[in-house]
Amino acid sequence: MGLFDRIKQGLKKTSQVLNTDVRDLFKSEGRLIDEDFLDELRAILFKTDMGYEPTEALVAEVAKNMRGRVVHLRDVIDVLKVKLKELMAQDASPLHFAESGPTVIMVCGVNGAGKTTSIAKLACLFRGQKKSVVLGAGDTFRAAAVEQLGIWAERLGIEIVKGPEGSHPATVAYQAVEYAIKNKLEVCIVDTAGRLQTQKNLMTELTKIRDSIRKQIPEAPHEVLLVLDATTGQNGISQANNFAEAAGCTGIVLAKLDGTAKGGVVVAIRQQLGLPVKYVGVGERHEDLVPFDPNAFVDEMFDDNLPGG
Ligand SMILES: Nc1nc2c(ncn2[C@@H]2O[C@H](COP(=O)(O)OP(=O)(O)OP(=O)(O)O)[C@@H](O)[C@H]2O)c(=O)[nH]1
Ligand SMILES: [Mg+2]
Repeated sequence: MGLFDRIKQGLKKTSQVLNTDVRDLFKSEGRLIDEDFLDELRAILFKTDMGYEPTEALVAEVAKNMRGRVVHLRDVIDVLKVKLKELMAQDASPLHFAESGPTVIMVCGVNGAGKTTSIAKLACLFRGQKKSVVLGAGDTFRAAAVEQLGIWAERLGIEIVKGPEGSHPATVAYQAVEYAIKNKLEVCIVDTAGRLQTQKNLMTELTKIRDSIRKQIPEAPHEVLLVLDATTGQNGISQANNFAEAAGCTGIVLAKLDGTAKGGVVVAIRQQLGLPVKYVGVGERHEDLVPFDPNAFVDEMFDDNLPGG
């Protein structure tokens, strides 16, 4: 499956809502853009969970360009697309790799967000780029978590560093980085246990994990990725600030986009957080991760097979 098909797959539920509902606003002869139309459009956009301000900005844009005119569906969609791309714009943000020595990527987020799966997906992506990878099983909270990462490592043929049972996550992170340095591996990805942004001691633990990585490579971790679960919609956003503060997050992986019609949450994330979205998860398999590109994302939100109107 190509990149665009995979984004399409991830956005299927969102684009279904958007397209069916927006199309229903129109008859084949077009429609007058009046207050009723704008109200109905507002309600549809809001359903994708993009949030109040982006919704208003989009409605205002349509009003500015088209109020009082009879227009076709395609014309409205074109206006929405341009504005959405503007709202979601971010600097191209590929991952930042170390100039020499291993690149360390730390992954954090709330329980069940999709961290471990996203790590397997990233590892798979790097392997495809012929980069050598080691995983650090830093979720020492549950034995099953270490096992889960171990299964992925075995399946993908990637090395893994596990600590003895009950070891501190900062120790495992340290050992994983040490292993990467000793064995001249290019990427070390450190898993962490899920935690709530309100659990102070666990948030401090993230800082400790990061500090123990820095003891070996002062500029590491080169990336700290916060995994957000797209199915929780805007609730995810409130988590981000605490994580960013404790772990120094550098970017977001939005997992489970395929499981929700709330794909508009990316707009809210881009509007409310200073962090770039680096990848989106579009399924449970190891190949279901795509680099985030706002333009491709917006194009796939709106189905291109819409009747011309
Ligand atoms: N559909 C779908 N499912 C996903 C995606 N990413 C993760 N999952 C599923 O979400 C569930 C939780 O994923 P994990 O990777 O274990 O989440 P985690 O954040 O590591 O969880 P904890 O370690 O328990 O905090 C699993 O059943 C995954 O298969 C995705 O992009 N799409
Ligand atoms: Mg996990």
